[in-house]
Amino acid sequence: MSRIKAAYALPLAAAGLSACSEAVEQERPNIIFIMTDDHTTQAMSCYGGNLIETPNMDRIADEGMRFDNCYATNALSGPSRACILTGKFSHKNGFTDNASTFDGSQLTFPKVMRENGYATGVVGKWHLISKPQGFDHWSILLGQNEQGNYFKPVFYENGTVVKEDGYVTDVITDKAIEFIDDVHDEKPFMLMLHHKAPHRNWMPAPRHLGIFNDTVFPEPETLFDDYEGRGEAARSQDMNIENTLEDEWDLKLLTREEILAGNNRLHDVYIRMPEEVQHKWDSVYAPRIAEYRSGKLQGDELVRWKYQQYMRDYLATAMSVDESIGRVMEYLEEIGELDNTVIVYTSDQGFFLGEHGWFDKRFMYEECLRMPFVIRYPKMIKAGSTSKAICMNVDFGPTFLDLAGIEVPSEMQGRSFRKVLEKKGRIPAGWREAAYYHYYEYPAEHSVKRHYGIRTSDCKLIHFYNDIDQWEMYDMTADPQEMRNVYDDPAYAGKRAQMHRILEQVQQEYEDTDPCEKELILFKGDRRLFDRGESSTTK
Ligand code: SGN
Ligand code: CA
Repeated sequence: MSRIKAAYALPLAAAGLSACSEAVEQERPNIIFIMTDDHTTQAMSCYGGNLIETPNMDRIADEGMRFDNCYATNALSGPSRACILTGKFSHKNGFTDNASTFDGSQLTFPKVMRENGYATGVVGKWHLISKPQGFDHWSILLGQNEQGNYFKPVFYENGTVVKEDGYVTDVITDKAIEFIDDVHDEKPFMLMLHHKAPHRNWMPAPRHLGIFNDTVFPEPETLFDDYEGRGEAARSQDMNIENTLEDEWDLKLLTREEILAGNNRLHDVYIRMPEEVQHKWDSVYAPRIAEYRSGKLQGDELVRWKYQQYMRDYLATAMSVDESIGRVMEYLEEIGELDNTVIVYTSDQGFFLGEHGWFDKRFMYEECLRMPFVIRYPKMIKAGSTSKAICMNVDFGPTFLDLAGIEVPSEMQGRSFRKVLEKKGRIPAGWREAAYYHYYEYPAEHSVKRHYGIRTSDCKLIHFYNDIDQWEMYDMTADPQEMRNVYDDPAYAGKRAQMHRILEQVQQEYEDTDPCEKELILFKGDRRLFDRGESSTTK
């Protein structure tokens, strides 16, 4: 089925028309905005990653465009999501860290799309604490600090608590397909399909349990980084494979009997699995536990071993997300909507897969600053194209609005990159030269100090400003792994002055002119969210 949905008068500004042109009629595409939690470009074959094959993500890139310089503005779940919804940086939307509560009365891109005739929906991870606003349908994860559970996930669905059986990625995918099925005949739709996977503690779908047990993954060159040539922030983090990964939670080094005895973090997530899956789990992890307990692993060998176990679980968990994309695309094809739909795949931020000896994110270093971003819409985008345009998560909302022919509200700080899509990835004249970043969640889990900075096409400037007052600068061409801070290198004095000028301009433009002064909402541990007084139903 191919049809033009409710052709309408396109606002002149959005259509790029001069004032005397006739308003045009334009097809309004559906938009499916697929986002995962903590997936990263190193784990996508279309980005040249050598860890796993991601055929469905690759298909979006092969039949669409891959962005190579798309950056998070605050590499943490809640903050990234708030930036995306509002098109504004954290200091403007107020959601600076995961202990914040989103002010849902703000202007968001789904609200604008809904007002302009789109059916809007969100299914999966939300993580913004307050109830979603601006959606015709919402079904968001509850539990585990509102990150959701891998098995038997619980949803807060249009105001009601709904308990589901099954594996979280599959359940979210079912819900996404149901939403599309409900609305696609009536209106163009915008669906946010937001997965929990592959977030920590990396629990694969039953069908993927153990699939990498015999695989040895290549190690990143910087696995044994000693942080020489960097500042205090890299040294004082608590997110390293050697010491931070928890034996029980992350490495799953407990037998069934030990888990069931209780008093351990695995207990609650293990008992959510059906018994046959528990048995599969037991057989998959038994050799790992035996190897660990043999006492033969020490020092660097132990770090290497932990890295391998981390990769096995993380990558197996990511497989379900790739399959989910495949299912959604297949369904769209079936109902004749595939080519009428803008399909985006991204993640709330990147992630460390052993680089610098780390897991997690938060730092402005490349592996987690960079977001994957692939997009397919054959009516506009040349198949197999790539772009080096510097984009940020605050641009997503403006871009979706622009693709829908809706004028972008002037208060949004992000910019539409529609022209990049139309022009085969070329960087438009007057495009920005730097991405801006500001991370706030400290003191908190993983001990990453607050910092802000800019990333240009060839350089990065970072200021860690609390506890310590240290600047770092990296030559991204000569040193893409960010191993040598050149901030005080006289050879870079000119570059340093130039980067400071750009930083100042960018902070003026985005109105983050007092970056070190912001009152912070410190992480206070577990919080029970939402109004739980509502009736609960079990499906
Ligand atoms: C949990 C994880 C952290 C992770 C945060 C935020 N700990 O607290 O490792 O950084 O979520 O992640 S865990 O022990 O509970 O697994 S975010 O992607 O949602 O921002
Ligand atoms: Ca995340």
